[in-house]
Amino acid sequence: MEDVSDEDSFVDLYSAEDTPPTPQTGCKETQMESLLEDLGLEQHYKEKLSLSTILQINEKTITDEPVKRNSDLPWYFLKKLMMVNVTARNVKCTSVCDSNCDAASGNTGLDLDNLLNSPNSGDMLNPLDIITALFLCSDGFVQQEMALKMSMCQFSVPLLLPNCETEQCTLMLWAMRDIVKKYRPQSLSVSKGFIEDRVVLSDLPMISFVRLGECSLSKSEILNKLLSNSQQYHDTFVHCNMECGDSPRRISNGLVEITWYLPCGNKNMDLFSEPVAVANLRGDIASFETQYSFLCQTSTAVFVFFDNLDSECRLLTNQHHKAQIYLVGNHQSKQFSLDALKKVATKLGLTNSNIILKTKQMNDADFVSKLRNTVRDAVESSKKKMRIEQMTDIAYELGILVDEDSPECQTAKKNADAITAEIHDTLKYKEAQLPRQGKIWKDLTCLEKEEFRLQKVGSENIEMYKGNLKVQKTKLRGKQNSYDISTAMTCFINAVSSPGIERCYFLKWMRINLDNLSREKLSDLREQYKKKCKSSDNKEEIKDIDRQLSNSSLGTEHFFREMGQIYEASVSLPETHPSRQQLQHLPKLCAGLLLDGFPLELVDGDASNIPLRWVSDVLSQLNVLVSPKSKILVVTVLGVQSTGKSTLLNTMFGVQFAVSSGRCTRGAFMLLIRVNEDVKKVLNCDFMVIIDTEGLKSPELAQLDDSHEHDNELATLVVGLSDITIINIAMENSTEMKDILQIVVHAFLRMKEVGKKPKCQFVHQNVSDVSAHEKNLRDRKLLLQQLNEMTQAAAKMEKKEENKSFTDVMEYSPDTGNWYIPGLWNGNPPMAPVNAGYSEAVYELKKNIIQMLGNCNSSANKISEFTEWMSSLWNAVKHENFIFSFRNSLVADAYMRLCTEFNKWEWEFKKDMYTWVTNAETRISNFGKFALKSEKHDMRELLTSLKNEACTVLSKWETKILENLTKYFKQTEGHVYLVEGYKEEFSNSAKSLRREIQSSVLNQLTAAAEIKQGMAELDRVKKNHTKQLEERVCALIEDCRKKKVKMTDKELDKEFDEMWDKTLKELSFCEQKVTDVFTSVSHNLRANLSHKGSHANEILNKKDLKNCGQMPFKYKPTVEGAFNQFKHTVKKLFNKDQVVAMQQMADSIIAACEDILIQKMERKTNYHETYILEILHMIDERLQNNQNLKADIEFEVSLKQYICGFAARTFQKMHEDFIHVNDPKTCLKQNKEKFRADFKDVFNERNQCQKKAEEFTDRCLKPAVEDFVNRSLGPDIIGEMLTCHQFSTRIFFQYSVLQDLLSKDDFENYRRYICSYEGYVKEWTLNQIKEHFADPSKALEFEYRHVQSSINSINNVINKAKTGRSGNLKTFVEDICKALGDKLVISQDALGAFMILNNADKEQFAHWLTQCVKDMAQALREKFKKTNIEMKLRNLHVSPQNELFTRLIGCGKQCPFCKAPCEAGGKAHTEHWTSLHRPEGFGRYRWNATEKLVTDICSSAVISDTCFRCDATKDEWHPYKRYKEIFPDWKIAPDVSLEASDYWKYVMAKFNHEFANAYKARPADIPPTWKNITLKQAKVSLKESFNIK
Ligand SMILES: Nc1nc2c(ncn2[C@@H]2O[C@H](COP(=O)(O)OP(=O)(O)OP(=O)(O)O)[C@@H](O)[C@H]2O)c(=O)[nH]1
Ligand SMILES: [Mg+2]
Ligand SMILES: [Zn+2]
Ligand SMILES: [Zn+2]
Repeated sequence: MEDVSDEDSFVDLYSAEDTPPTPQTGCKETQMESLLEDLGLEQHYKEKLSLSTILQINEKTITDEPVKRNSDLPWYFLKKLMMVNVTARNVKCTSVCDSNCDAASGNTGLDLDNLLNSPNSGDMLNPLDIITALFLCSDGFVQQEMALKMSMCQFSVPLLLPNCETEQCTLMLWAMRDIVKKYRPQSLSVSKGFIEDRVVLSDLPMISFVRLGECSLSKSEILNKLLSNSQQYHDTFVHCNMECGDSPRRISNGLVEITWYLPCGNKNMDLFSEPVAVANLRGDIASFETQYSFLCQTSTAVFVFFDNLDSECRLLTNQHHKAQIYLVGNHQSKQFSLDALKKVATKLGLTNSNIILKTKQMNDADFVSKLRNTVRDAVESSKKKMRIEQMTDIAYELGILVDEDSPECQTAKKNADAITAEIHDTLKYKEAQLPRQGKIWKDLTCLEKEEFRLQKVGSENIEMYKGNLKVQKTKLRGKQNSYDISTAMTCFINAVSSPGIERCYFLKWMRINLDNLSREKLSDLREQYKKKCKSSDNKEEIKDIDRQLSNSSLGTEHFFREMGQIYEASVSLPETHPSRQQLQHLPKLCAGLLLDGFPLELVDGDASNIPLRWVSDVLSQLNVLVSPKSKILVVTVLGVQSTGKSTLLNTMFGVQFAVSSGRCTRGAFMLLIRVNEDVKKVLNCDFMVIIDTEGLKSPELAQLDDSHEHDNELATLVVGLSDITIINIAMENSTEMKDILQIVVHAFLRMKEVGKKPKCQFVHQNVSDVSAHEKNLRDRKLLLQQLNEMTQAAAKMEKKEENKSFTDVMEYSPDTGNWYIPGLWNGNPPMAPVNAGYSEAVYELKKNIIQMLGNCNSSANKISEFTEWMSSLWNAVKHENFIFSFRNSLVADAYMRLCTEFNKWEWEFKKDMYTWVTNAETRISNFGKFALKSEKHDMRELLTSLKNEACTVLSKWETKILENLTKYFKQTEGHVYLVEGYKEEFSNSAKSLRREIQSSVLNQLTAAAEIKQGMAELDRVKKNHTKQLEERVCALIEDCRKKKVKMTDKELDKEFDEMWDKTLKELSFCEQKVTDVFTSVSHNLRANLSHKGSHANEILNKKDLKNCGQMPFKYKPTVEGAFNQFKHTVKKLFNKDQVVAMQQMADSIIAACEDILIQKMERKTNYHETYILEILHMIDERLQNNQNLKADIEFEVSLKQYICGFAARTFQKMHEDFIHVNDPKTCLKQNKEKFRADFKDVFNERNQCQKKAEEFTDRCLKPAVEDFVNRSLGPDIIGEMLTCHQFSTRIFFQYSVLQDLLSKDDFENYRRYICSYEGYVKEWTLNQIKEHFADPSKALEFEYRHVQSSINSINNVINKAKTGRSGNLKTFVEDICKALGDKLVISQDALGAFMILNNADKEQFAHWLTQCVKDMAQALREKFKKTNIEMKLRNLHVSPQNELFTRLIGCGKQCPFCKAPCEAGGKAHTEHWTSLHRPEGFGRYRWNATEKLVTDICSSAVISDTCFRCDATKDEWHPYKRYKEIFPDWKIAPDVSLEASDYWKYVMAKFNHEFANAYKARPADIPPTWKNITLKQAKVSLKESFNIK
């Protein structure tokens, strides 16, 4: 053997096909090291590259940066190879010099020297080196993947991989395991059959090509020509005329590559009629004797290329090979020696036919053709065939390693073999070893769907029926649990639990073994299926084949499916059950696999169901394994079956979804791809989820197995889960396209309705023309037109007709939403490589998709959110009516957040308006008292200007809220897009809120102004009287002083009394006129009822208002039985309880009116017309909300009469009180003692300063400050309460009330909640306030703050006044009052009395005043400290409990069936809904025949086939399902989780008898399952219903 380690031997390696040897820089070890270093792979020589590393999405995935460094080369190659791009090997650095040096040197002229010297490929790396290096640095799975993709590109793949460092080579058996080829040998060309086989297992003849010494023929190029047919040349092997093919090879010498020639069964096209393996050794056999020996022993023939034969040629003669040797020489070469050839040939005993020479007369084509003939002969003459798997023995003999020999691989193989060896009959095997997924699981699926559809309920009691279904389900789960875990499953679970790499090997082995087992049967069936599908007559046959396909297919997914079922069944066991605990680790196991890149079956295509619990638990474990906030983006593909969907995804992401020629993907699978750090920010996600789906069927096919529904469900699910959906369309099949589009459009429409906006991209496959995009403009228009039509059709079916065109449903532009992808194969399979155009187009699509994902502002989902979507979508899909059944906690969450936010804005608005109105009222009250700064001339003017001002402020707020809303929806976080549909509603709510506040504000202003104006005369009189009195007193003082006698106190008293009586007699006191409030109220009532017709008028005339409202209101229907309106089903009758309900409504309206009255009374103002208008408006609103009760005109009129009666009486009294209190004479009299005191003081010339300061503080300032505090405290308390979560939204409020009820667990409370909802809730609210403010310091804090702010204002004003106008005390006080005029209302009477006879010194007064104010503050604080919260609440101007109540009662509507209150946010919502419906028995419904309370719940009734009738249906029977036709503004969502109404079920079961008693009915028949509901479950269900975490 020649010493190949000799350094000189490198020279020998030179040949024409190769390139000059590498300049010697060191020994071989460094050769490897330096190359790996150049490629940046040195670290991976030890730590092998894994699939998850090379598949992850990073910056390079989406950018097309030219390769600048050698270290980029491997990644560039891998990136292209993973996308099966045939140009992958054309890798080259665009070194700086290459492109730039000419320009840089400014050399643009002619320079031939430079041209000749242009940098050669010295620095370039040979592709073979890169490939070799990558194989050396990769783990078995990457190797397998590379080999597979290389073979798809029709590249040769390594058979023996050299390692120049260890000088050992490895047989790449494992690497090639995955390659499956399909071909048609001559023998099958007639029958059109084909052979599909794993190449390592096929017995094939192998022809090897080697080189001895130097050779001027390019062996590899010749081989390429040999294997290419005349029309199409393809570079199977790298050769020196390829880009960088001439670069010196540094580590790839000794590499043996293999490729296969496979016939297609067409004589004219096939170069060889039978399949042939072709091996090619790189380098000189003299240096790689081991490889050569291996080839000699495994090949049918070995072709030795040479120029110069050494006549000894021990190498050739020494072999004990079985292979035939062929010598191939170049006669034209200078080294060629015929003699030597002769000698060797003789020695080897070769004939002419074994020698091929390229002579002068021959051109390349002739030569190749000759060679090809020789090869053909060699193949035909020898019968020697060998599988690659068998070559291991030879490898061992020669000391060649085998890549499968690692212990992990071997153990895994053993485990896999142990399982698969048992499989003989697939169907039987599945029944015996995987029993849980068969019929039981399908039956369970049916039961689950029936639970949601209630199609067979008939006339049975719905809740009983549902209970039955539940029992049946439990039974089936029990049956699943009764099976032992089979041996196969035990082995499987054990093997899957093995550490890291071993389980990867195991799963791969399983896949390989199972594939091998079923391939034969399946590929045949698939072919038949495909054929039959094309001709649609033999439907039964298709169905049969489909069944057989399903029966005979067995893959790893079946084992995982079984695992899922084992787990799901175990979950139905009690938590402490040992089997359940033993199986708890399964989800984690699967999550680990998912993270390793293995697919997870989402939808079981056979049963058409998702094992929700299993999948959710796997995903939640996944969430635990990755960092908790990991986000994901989802890409899905949908399309007709066998249109290359899986192929597309595999090409795009380098993944391995099952692909083949028949129906192969069943259900839906998801897998994870990591996103590398460098693009995480750009994409805003950590993982990409890819979902591959089963092909959709055309309607004819779908008919056969009722799979239409299945397709619809699947499409809805995956579209709903994805951020981008790829719609795959094979161009040749436009009718099928139309059919699937229908399904897809449905799915998109549904998503729009539930608030999700997936993007979509249409991919048109098999469009080869470059100008496809231009040309297909017309097609795109047509497509859009079709999409529009389908949207309309789908919208009609989903009852969402407002969607008119496809673009209504989703953002779609025909120009950017369409992709044209040429056919997959370049030429005819099996010899065709993947079309470079295909790969490139897919790459463009991929870049675009990733870019779109990066651009979409909507936030990516977390894994937990993905799970939530999955279950909510799937649950809704199980219902007949998707849109109305959809309920999702994320949407609910987003809605809740929006409501909370909106409520905040609403409150800010209201609070600000409260303050504004209070100020305005103060200004009105103070009008005319003192010359205010910008004093208007008369009240009308002031009122107008205030009204204008109000409108400005209101508009400002309206705009602000609308802006807030817009801003809110611009956020990218928090999934706001999910509730974008509500934007309009909320902006309407904002507008209506403004209208509402506006009308109330303007009313208040008008009332205040008119009342004030009414008092103007009175004030003038009072002022005048005071003035006259003052004059008299002054005169009296003058008189007394003139007497010059010291008068005693008594005498002074006497004088004063005389003067007082006399003056009072002289003053004219015109009696204040008392108006008749009844007239005004009566007038307004008439006006209110004027459009209600003459009957209303008649009733009105029957009774005098004065006689109304004295006796408690009792509702008596005039015609008995007229109110049997709410008939339910034949057996259910709504009876006299109508009367009770009407009475309840009346009572609650009356209570609300009384509240208003009390509030008005406490303000102690005069009566104003707006008050009764307000009350009438309120009554109208309430009646409107309770329309379903059908209040007739008689009811309405008598109720209004009643209320107006007692309101008028109250107002009358209020009016009279007011007049009395403000009567001038009374007022004067009240001040008599003060006058007297002042009189004496002035007379005695006593200094009044301190006294006057006290008086001013006590009589003027203190009441004003107290009033200010009371006015301000209300909004404070409301604001504070709104920060409590139970008042943040209606949903929370309902939840809190119900939860509180549950914790009290007391019948009476429930009864009151249900029967007198308003009363109960008001009281509850009040209690919450009291409880919240139980700690007095909370309210005090607010009060102190307002006191302090008043004191500060007063002090400021005093200081300012001190420096103000001249020393007159009167002007001083006036200045003070004026300055405080915007904030404090100072009583006119008190001030007037204070002003007279005032001789205090201004400076001193000011001094004392400051002191007094200080004391006052202290006194007020003490006073507030002493009042408890109840008393405080009574004094407030704005009642917190009322305000909170109105906010929470919202629109005030109640479910037309069960009376649960509406919880929708805003006031102007278009659809009312409630989270939790109740059994109808609570609403007094009973079965007519038995008087038993009804247990049916509206949320179940609306999906059943039962009917109801009532007035609204004109007493006709109407199906519950179509309740929308009767109650269009109600949305009654079905009970999605089936446990949602456990709360009320629990209550009903518990208090059945009590309710029956209270309602005078008989107890309901409680379904047995209800009785098992525990308090805890009730609590949990409550949380779930209201989506509270
Ligand atoms: N001629 C041609 N064949 C293709 C093309 N794309 C895929 N194929 C082949 O079509 C067969 C089916 O491809 P798949 O990717 O399994 O198709 P699928 O749509 O996933 O099929 P199902 O999952 O069963 O619906 C495979 O053998 C592919 O190699 C193409 O563009 N042209
Ligand atoms: Mg598929
Ligand atoms: Zn209801
Ligand atoms: Zn509502």
